[in-house]
Amino acid sequence: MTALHGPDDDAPRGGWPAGDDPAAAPWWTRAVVYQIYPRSFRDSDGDGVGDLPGILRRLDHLADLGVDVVWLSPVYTSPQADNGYDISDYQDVDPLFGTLADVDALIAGLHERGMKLVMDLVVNHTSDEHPWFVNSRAGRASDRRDWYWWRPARPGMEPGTPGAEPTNWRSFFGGSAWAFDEASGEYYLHLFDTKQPDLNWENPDVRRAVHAMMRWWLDRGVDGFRMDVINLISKTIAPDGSLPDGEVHYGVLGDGSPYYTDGPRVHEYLAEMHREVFAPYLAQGREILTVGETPGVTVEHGRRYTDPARREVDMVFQFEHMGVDHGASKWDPVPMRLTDLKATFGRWQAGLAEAGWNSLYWDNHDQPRVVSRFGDDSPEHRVASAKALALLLHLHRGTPYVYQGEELGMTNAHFTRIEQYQDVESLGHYAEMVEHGVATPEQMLAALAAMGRDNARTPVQWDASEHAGFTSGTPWLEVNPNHGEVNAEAAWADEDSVLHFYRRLHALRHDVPVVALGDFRMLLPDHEQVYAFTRALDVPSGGGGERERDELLVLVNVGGTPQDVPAAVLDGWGGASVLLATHPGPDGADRPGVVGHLAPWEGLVLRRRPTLPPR
Ligand code: ISL
Repeated sequence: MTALHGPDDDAPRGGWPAGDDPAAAPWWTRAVVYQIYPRSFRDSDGDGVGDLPGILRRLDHLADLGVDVVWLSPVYTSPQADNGYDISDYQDVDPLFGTLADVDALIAGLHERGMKLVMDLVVNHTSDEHPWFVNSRAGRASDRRDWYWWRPARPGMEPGTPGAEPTNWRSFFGGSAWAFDEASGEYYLHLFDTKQPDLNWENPDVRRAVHAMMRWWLDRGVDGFRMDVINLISKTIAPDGSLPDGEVHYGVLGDGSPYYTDGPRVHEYLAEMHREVFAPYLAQGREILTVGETPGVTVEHGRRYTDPARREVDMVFQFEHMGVDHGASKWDPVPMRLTDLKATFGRWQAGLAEAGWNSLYWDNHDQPRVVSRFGDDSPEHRVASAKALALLLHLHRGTPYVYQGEELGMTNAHFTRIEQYQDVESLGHYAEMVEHGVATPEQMLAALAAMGRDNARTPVQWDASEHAGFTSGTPWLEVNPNHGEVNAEAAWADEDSVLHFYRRLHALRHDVPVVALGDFRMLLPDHEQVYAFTRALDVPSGGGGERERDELLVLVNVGGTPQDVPAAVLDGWGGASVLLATHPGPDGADRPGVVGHLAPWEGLVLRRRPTLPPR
């Protein structure tokens, strides 16, 4: 027997809108954000790497799609050890991508079309080639020594010898999180690559320098920031100044994440940033978006980061749903169980219902493509499963993020050789796992094919020509061979494409307040294949104080076999209309009678509006 409702039935409801008028909710509750990973978006000069002029030539693709905000992954000056997430000058553009004048042109081009630009803010760490770090490593007495995390070797150990690192923390990209500096005999912390030393946020001078840089960009006209790993900036320090060891799960290195995730001062730092940077601009009426990337964040901290009363950030990217197919680690993928996905989404929807706000995403530049991951990228089901997953996500309560190519139903790369990979994380883990005998090369290749970040980074497929219209040169990462079929030109020409379906989803969010703001209620928490929920919002109707309850029922078949919808779910929805569907009804039918049965990967949204009595 399948339960109709989940345990979150009694969860508090409310939050935005604060009053009765949906129009009073912040603009970003109605917005769709589109992420551009510039290296892979479009190349204008034939060097095989995407660039800013390439983006400028594709702005109409974004406008036609109904995008409100573009989040641009880093274009700053960088040695490119982590494709720009290692920044050596925050206030200039890498020649690989263009010039500051190109950013100005991008801001102008987006603003002309009614869109905004959000920049990536990478301030947990800099590049080791940033002048701040060059100065810091110059010696123990240098002015900026304390701008980074320098520590002596473990007591009693010879500096620079195996195991003498100050803590046993493993870096995100494999290997120790500490690098030894021979000249000074000390180590610096790098949670990511050795070329990405962590900034010391305990130092107020560091915070002031970051704030000044952010104001400089806001003065230039950008509309906000996506804040890279912002919940890792505060580390737990013992009274003697040392950092604690983490638990060892495999090999000799440990998991330091409890000592830097949502650390002791992080909320203080974000509130300070809001006060020092954003508040004056907001007071002048500037529309700004702030979103924190927060791996490992809990619902409790997610609510604290995004509760408007606390003035930290507007929303965060949580990672729980990205873990539903992880086994012992991300490199040990297991099939996703739909009930796990419902449990995690349900918990976040309930947890941020009253205060705070969710961001919603499947894809970004760090994740495999959702149609290959949770959908089915075979020719038979690629289009339908991409639409079904899009509908499922975009009808939750929160601000949706679309990653370049997701709107085309782009798939994983399906690489088979290690030489095809470029990503520092993939190459680092391959080396570490194979070296320690944790996995064979064949196992690691299978893991990379399923989970590697390069799956998201293959060039955007604009047309069916050689290199998919991405570049006239040699692409820095192989183009997916399926671009003959999967490409933007073909998709715009086909009303039934994944692309047009995303366009309709975006229009729905703009036009129908219950899509953006309605309360969320999960149904059928135990069903293994049908994902079902309702949304509801009281909206003003007419000028006489009357209100109407606008309600949606969302049904999605997350699988390749037909499904019957349990009758109890449809109770009361007899007179409803179909607002949006992945499949045309029989005879173009628009009747809920047809929804008792879902075709493979079919999804639909029903709407009913029983009028409420005036208050
Ligand atoms: O990619 C991941 C999934 O395994 C994460 O470990 C990822 O590194 C983490 O989410 C942080 O990501 C961000 O910061 C990194 C950068 O490499 C990523 O591209 C960025 O999104 C360091 O700046």
